[in-house]
Amino acid sequence: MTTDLQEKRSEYYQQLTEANLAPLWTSLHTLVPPHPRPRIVPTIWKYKELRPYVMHAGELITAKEAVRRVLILENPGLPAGSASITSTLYAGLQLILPGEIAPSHRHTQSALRFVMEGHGAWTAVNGEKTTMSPGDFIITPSWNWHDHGNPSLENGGEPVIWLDGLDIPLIQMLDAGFAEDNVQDEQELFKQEGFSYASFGYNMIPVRHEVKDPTSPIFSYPYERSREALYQLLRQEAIDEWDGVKLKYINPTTGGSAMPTMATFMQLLPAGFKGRTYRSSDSTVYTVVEGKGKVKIGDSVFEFEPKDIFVAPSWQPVQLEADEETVLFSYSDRPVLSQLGLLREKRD
Ligand code: GTQ
Repeated sequence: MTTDLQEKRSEYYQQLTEANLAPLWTSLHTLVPPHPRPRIVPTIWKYKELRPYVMHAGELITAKEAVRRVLILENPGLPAGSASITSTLYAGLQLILPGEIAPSHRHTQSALRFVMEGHGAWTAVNGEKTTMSPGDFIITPSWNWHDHGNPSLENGGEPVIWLDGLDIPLIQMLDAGFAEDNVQDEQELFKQEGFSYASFGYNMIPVRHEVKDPTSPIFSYPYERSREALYQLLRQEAIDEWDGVKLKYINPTTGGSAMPTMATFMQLLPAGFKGRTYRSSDSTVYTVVEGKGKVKIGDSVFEFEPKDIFVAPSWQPVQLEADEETVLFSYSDRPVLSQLGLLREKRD
């Protein structure tokens, strides 16, 4: 190309920028890539390293002042401050100390809690409390009031830490975020603990129940039951060569994922498992519930142990290995991709 033409083009591009225009031809292949090219990168956060930061927050700010005392896991592939672990998903570690309450509010973002450590804390949703134990998966559906609390030290309270998974970046991209603070710190309770589970948790639903909400009415899925299911299946069934034994949490009223924007899974890998390689167009956040092993994501290899958190970007090859019997919890943006006809998977 002549320098003359080069200069004319660059002058022209400058004029375009000033007119709020841009040429497609300089970015076509980035905008319409042959396959996903995520900006996020495979990353692991070692719980051993995270925990001291989380506990330190407990000395510097109360849950009440913070409203939510959370450290956000930020993907290093995105600019600092992006508050995103993937392009669509958020992850944070929330700490509630004995005697504290994280005040009631509601927002359009859907949230999941996966309990990492500590017993006895509770989350209240839609007039009902649920007590949280390690390994439990708990939902706070879009636009439902929710508050969290922890019994006082005298009542046996201990620090409780859980993983928050939210669709914050997705809702931000859609400019669909609304939020409100409640007038009281603790919402009014009008159901006994266990009501939702009794209504929807036993493969039965109230006879005239009308499905009006895409989110599961079971807002707590206890670890005991998920673990038991995986244990039974591992001993009775040929395991999947890619996933081990992997189950998806469902909304029993629709059969779909428990939340409309995020799917959640629990899987069991037997000791010595060497999984085959898969890739998928959903981006997935994993946390280790039990066991030890190794995961290969793209060009990265991470050793994992309990409570570590790692992230697999869209379309990067993933391969799981377990040294000991291993349980993984994971969440992804799969239902969104699936609804839009964009879910692709490849199992090598
Ligand atoms: O517990 O409601 O990690 O609103 C981020 C935003 C937790 C919560 C987060 C939230 C919450």
